Amino acid sequence: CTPPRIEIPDPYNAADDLLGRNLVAGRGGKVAYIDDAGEYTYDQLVARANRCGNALRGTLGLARGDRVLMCVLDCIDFPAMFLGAIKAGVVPIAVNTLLTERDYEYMVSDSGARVAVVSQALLPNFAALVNRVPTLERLIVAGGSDDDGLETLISAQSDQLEAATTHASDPCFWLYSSGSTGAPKGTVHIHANLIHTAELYGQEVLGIREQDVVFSAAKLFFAYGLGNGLTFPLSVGATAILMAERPTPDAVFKRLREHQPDIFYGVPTLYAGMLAHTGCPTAGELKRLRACTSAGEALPEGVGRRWKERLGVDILDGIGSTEMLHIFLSNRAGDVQYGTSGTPVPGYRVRLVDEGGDEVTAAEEPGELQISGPTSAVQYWNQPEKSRATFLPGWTRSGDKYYRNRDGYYVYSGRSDDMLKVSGIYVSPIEVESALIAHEAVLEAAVVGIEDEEHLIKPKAFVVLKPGYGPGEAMRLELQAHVKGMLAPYKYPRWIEFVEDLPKTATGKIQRFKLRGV
Ligand code: 3SK
Repeated sequence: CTPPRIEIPDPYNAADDLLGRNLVAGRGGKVAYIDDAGEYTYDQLVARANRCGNALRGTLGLARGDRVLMCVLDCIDFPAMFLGAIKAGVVPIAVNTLLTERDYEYMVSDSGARVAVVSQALLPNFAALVNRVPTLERLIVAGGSDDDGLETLISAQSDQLEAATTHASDPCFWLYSSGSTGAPKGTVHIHANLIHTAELYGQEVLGIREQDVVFSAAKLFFAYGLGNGLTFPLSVGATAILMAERPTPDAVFKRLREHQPDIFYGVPTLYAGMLAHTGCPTAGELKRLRACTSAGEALPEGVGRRWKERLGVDILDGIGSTEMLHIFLSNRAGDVQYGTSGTPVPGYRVRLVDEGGDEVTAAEEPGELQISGPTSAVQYWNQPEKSRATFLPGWTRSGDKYYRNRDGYYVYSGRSDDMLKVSGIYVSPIEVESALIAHEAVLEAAVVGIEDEEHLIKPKAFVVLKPGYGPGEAMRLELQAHVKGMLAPYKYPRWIEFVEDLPKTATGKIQRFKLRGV
């Protein structure tokens, strides 16, 4: 196992560290966050986090190690609640804000969270859960004007909070990670992991520093966004911009022009969309921009080159995972090879392993990417078998296939399972197929990832209709609407091809690889 490069004291509380270091450094009056409603200094952030921690431990009666589920849009309440919980010894679970009521019901039940903090706009997906999930005691609405909402609750609390005496290896927070089959997995991270990602990737690779203004289009609930917009800026006392709305090119351009960030963090689909948009800024308009990053899915080479031409700044493409918390393979400023995920981030080691379990050492030979580093999650909650399969002694399996090219850069070459990464978020083809089959007209369905015109993967469905139903545009639109109604909207098949039958093995398993080649 790779020894950690950073000494962590004992006891250690991650939130107390990230908040307290800024006060000790005399940055209390400096702006920590700018959200859609205003600016918050480090003093104000610490006071708000302390009030949240006091509300959880006091008024809401949560004990050390209890969970609070957060479905919160990017605004000051996210870092305040996330850090306040951790400081109080409560374990926050930040969940994707784009999911359905069914997904949230599973996560609330699985985690046993006693309290859920939910942004007002997302409330319809949670309102029924308090009566349906016996362990969920309270729903707290963030960003609303209700008398029993978060604002009222925390305004009655003290702004002083003594940090819980936790240790570097204690559970700190969870994120849910999806797999191709079965339910999402509560991925348990420990207190030491946040600061390690900040020092290894945020500071050593990105060079983030106190005077930086940073803007992440990737949201805080996503491990990538959590590092970008919370851990990294707080680790050095920088200023982070938060945006609640969906990261459309227009919304992102507005923040870039208004706040002139030094660092911008995006995902490939967004970079491609921004470049295709007539409103895309030029280098002259974003004079402070020093670094751009990309993760979530492989950045097509052409997108990186066109961005560099237009903005004069490289995109540092990298790959991370929810399990490793942030990026462990990355390109570097001044050393970018587009079309690759770069080389290991200092502090991490990677290896490629073939199907027989042997390490692949030759260049150009593919294998499953496994990672060793100090930021790995320690387990999936309540899933011992899946935990054992992923968290090997000293190494964490990624499920991604890679090869190392002759220059030593790692090149993505697909998944070992059938999972798709769509705009940086995992989509299980099996889940989309089940939604299609739930439609009365569908006999069978198979879903695979197909590249769009920008070389970005999107779901495509092959559908066999039942006798009496005809293919055509109306049926395609109806099936797409049906899937959007059942699943998180980003999961719907962008293309549907009607076929007579699906390629299968002798045992009846769908041969998706044959469809990818169609
Ligand atoms: O998907 C990625 O590349 C990623 C990067 C950083 C953190 C988390 C993830 C999933």
